[in-house]
Amino acid sequence: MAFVLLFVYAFVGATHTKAEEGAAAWLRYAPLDVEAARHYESLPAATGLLGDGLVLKTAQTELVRGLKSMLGRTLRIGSGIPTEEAVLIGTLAQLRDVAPDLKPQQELRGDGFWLTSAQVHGHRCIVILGANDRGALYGVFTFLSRIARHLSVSGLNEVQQPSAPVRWANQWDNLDGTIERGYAGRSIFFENGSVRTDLTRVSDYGRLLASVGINGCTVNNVNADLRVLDVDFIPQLARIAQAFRPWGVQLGVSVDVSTPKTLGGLDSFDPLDVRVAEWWQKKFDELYRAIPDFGGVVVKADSEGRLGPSFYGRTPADAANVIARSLRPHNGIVFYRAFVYNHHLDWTNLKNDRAKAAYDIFHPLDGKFDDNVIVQIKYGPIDFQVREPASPLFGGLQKTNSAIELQITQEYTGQQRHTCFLVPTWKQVLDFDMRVDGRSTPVEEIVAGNSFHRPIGGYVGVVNVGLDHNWLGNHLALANLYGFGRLVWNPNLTPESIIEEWTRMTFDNDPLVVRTISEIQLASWRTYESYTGVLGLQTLTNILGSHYGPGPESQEKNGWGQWIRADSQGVGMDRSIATGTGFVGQYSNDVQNIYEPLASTPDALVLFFHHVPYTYKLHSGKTVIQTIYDSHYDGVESTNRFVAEWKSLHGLIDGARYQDVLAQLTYQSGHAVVWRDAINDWFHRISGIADVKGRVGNHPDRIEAESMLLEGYTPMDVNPWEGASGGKAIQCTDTKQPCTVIIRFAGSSGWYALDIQYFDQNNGVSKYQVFVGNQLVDEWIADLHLPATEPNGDSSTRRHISGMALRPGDEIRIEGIPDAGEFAPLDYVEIHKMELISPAR
Ligand code: GCW
Repeated sequence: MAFVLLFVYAFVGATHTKAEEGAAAWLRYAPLDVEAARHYESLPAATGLLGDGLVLKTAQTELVRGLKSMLGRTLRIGSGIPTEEAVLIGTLAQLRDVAPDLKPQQELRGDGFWLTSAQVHGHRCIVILGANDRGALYGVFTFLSRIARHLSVSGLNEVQQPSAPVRWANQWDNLDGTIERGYAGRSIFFENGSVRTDLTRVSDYGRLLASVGINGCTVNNVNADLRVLDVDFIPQLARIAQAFRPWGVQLGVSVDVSTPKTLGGLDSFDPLDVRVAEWWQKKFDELYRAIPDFGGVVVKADSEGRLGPSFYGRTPADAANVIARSLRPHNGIVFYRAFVYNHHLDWTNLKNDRAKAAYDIFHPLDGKFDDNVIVQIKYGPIDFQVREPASPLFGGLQKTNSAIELQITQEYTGQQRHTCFLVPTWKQVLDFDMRVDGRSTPVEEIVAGNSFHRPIGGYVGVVNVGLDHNWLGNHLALANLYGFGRLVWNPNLTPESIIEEWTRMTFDNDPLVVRTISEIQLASWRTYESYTGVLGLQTLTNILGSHYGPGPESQEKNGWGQWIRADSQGVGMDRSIATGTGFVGQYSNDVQNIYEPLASTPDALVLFFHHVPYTYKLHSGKTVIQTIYDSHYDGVESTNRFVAEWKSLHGLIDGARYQDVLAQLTYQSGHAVVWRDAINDWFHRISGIADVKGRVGNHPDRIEAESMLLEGYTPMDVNPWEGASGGKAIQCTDTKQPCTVIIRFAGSSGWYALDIQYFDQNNGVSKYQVFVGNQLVDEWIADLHLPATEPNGDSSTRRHISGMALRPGDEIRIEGIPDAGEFAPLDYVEIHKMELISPAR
């Protein structure tokens, strides 16, 4: 019976009819087909454990689980000296007792591991050895990953070492269960001010993190709630630590520097006040009694309205050190964020520059931070934009530990509704050579501690997984979490190899699947950039609100300092030393030589560093303005290709995930048009320069809703205007009855596709119905929960209806049924002639 069941399961897995929700992510351990499984026939039937640590036990359980799922074999579990052929798991120190002569060619450090085959006490064994227990767990995950990717595991002799000791995740979860900049549901940690009762997802998350070598996680928002250190809360945190512990993931929390006063009842939080120091010491002694392996804290201070040491005229070093000294006896660390800047900058002063803030504040403090402090630096000088140069602060701290902060949650890169695989951009930043003192000092070597001989340092990724089944709300977005772990483990890996690994494990080993998904992912960041922020303009989103849809105007004329300085003549921030803000001067001479002269600045960052006329010719030979126009059109084309490429995978991956991703990519291709038109229209208006290809502002297939025959609908101005075609939409504010628009089709007979641009707000679920004559041809509801309560560039959404037979004179009628605050708004309809090649899926 068991055999039959197993067989059925394998069969079902192989034909991809099993519905998958994505919860298993890349740890699906899909059953291998008979052919692929044959390569593993000679695997031992047993596994032995050389030690008895908690994490080691996890490693063995994981090995058994993975092999059972992939090969349908349950290994016999044992421990101590092997008495039969076995997969041995342990640490190097433990192996020494059993097989003193067996040693890797290289020394094992940190969380490193060694996979090898050897005779141990006369038995042929596969040996998975860690420098510590965690390393052994990572070795098991690597071993299983090889099988999942159908790679050989015989004759292995492989040593892997992490590039840096610190590889942490940050979550921005609030204690009420919401997540700041989280796009995948509510918190897996908190609900209603407390830690959740059921922490199953936390332990599953720990497993995902461990599988890619992430060894620490702070769980609450850097905009920290003071209660996190409350005496009642600490035992709750201890439960989270317990869920992470088997996976070797250390718990951390974000703390607010004002806690000694606001929670502790002191009359001050001055870091130099001895009572404040004592308060922190007592607090952390208490915390470590509950969580002896607590990892450390992250601090956001003097930033975006939060209190900080400047309140007492003290420095970030003073604030970091007082906390660090109370953690030191327990081996804890402080991550002090360099994201400190004035968000009330005077925009009229052309010398002001937010990009300079981190270096200006932290560079003078180099050498003043204790050894268990890490300055945590966002990868670029602004804020997780689609493209930025590497922060000059990496080169500005030589006597201070540093870590690079990357963002997996796609705050400025499409919020997981747009596919944007970020490993290529991270890789560029990590590989960037800061050329400190004229020698090679790439960012990855600096944060690893190698360039300046620092004891600790590394990587932090802001993840923000939520309760959604697939963790990040979009199956393809999980590649960013996987990729973060893999890249920071080994920055020499290429985006191509990372995405290939991920695709094989997450979807399938079929070459077409691997090639297609890899291509989409590898093209996705440049595609997203091409319609949201080319030439170093940063993401031209609404920075005052959602950070999602287009909102170029919001960059300008306010205190936030994300200015692009666009006027009728030109665009870009002059950050040069000679005529600009002087930001370029924060880099080493060699890097200044790249960014100071306009002529040597790469096109991709030219407007980040220089203000140029729209007619300035780039290295590509094209003008700035035409590059802006063209790249937005290219970007949309590319998103259309993603949809077509994805469709080629029909039947090759499970139906549920196929449909989910198809819907997401289809939505993205519609929203890319919203972006394209908004940004192009905006630059067209401000520059007054026409698109040489005549596309911008000219849409022959488009019929504006406000120009249609309206029954009940009324026109409205959309704000900002570029969020709707022609700056206007229509709404059905009479909520008692549906409203209608009518189009009389004037083209020739044939097959057509209709693109209906409507607005999907989050304050109602409107319904739309489309009729040709009296025939209902399509209907849908607007419930995508986009981040907007108004019709605008955030909520603008496309409904694509293909394969419509139309004849001249046909009446196309759209009926909108409003709901609550959402008045079934519409922007326009496009009617495109189409070639019918195959039925639309
Ligand atoms: O980009 C900004 C985000 C804030 C965030 C802040 C930070 C947690 O918009 O939501 O706050 O960065 O990194 O501190």
